[in-house]
Amino acid sequence: MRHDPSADDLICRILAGERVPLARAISQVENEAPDAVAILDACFERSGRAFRVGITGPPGAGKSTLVTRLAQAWRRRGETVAIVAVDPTSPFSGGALLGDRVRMGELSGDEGVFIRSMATRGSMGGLAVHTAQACDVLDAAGFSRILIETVGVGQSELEVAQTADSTAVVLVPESGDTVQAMKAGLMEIGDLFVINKADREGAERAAFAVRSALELRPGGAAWAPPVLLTVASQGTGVEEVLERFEAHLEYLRGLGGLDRRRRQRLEQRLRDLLRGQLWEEFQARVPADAWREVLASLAARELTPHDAVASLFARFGAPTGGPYADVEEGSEGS
Ligand SMILES: Nc1nc2c(ncn2[C@@H]2O[C@H](COP(=O)(O)OP(=O)(O)O)[C@@H](O)[C@H]2O)c(=O)[nH]1
Ligand SMILES: [Mg+2]
Repeated sequence: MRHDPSADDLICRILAGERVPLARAISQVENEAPDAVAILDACFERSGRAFRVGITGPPGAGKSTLVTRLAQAWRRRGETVAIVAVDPTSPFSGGALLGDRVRMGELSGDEGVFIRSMATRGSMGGLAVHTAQACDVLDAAGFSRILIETVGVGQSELEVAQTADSTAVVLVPESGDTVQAMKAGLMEIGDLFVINKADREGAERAAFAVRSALELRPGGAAWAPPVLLTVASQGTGVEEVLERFEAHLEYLRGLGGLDRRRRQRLEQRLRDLLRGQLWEEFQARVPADAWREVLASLAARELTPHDAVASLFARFGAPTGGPYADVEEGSEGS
């Protein structure tokens, strides 16, 4: 692999536990810098030890607050903790939200904690791939617990949550939240459910609604997702969440489910990466005016979307395989 020799130095320092090069490496990964591949290759080999925990849910549910409390609780047990906040919709990277500002304050100065936010989507497979890659770097750097906070709205955020070994869905008592959660696909991905802000009216009712919704979940797996109440702002119930995460990890390890889950994650990542790269490569072959032309024909209903694909492949090179493999040069007839 040809890369800047300073990448080797960076890798050594990351593996030695230095923080500044760690932050730099994650930026390289996020920006798809030339050295990113060398860094990722070195880290990938050394990853797989950290327990990756996803925290997802609607904006304002208290995810950042809960993540802070969980980090503190894990620190008390001697674990080292990395936090990856993934929220392209949040101004965190610009002006921190309250929960994030509090977190920065409460966790700052602890060498065993590392906090990082990711916002850019990039090209090579997007947010989920970047998150998984950042987690590999953190994993190689020796953190034993990695908390991935992501807002549970939108497909790409769900994909981020699914890069974790275990995921908690955080909701609030207000009626309607569970309905929204079901619509957003959150009920399917939770291994744990947390009704935060249990200091408010209706927490028990919300927990009941979640439990009812979970009964409809297909599969009937041996792990029944617990539904827990917390007041994250006061730390109430946080130990219980931590216990259940650890129990879920034990459960996954015990039945060999962890390996299977991680293999599925890697497969998904491979697909995302391939999709991203194929798209990048193909896109680079198509001149802007040709692209505009095809779009105009589509909009005028002169071409169907399938015709448009066939035409683009015919003119700019089709992948060798798949349904368009037999498309001939010039067959678009113009
Ligand atoms: N009443 C109450 N407020 C909370 C609780 N947990 C967090 N909050 C507040 O809810 C707001 C949003 O919290 P934050 O952690 O930033 O939510 P996020 O958007 O899901 O990350 C902040 O003002 C928190 O202080 C809780 O258990 N009870
Ligand atoms: Mg947050």
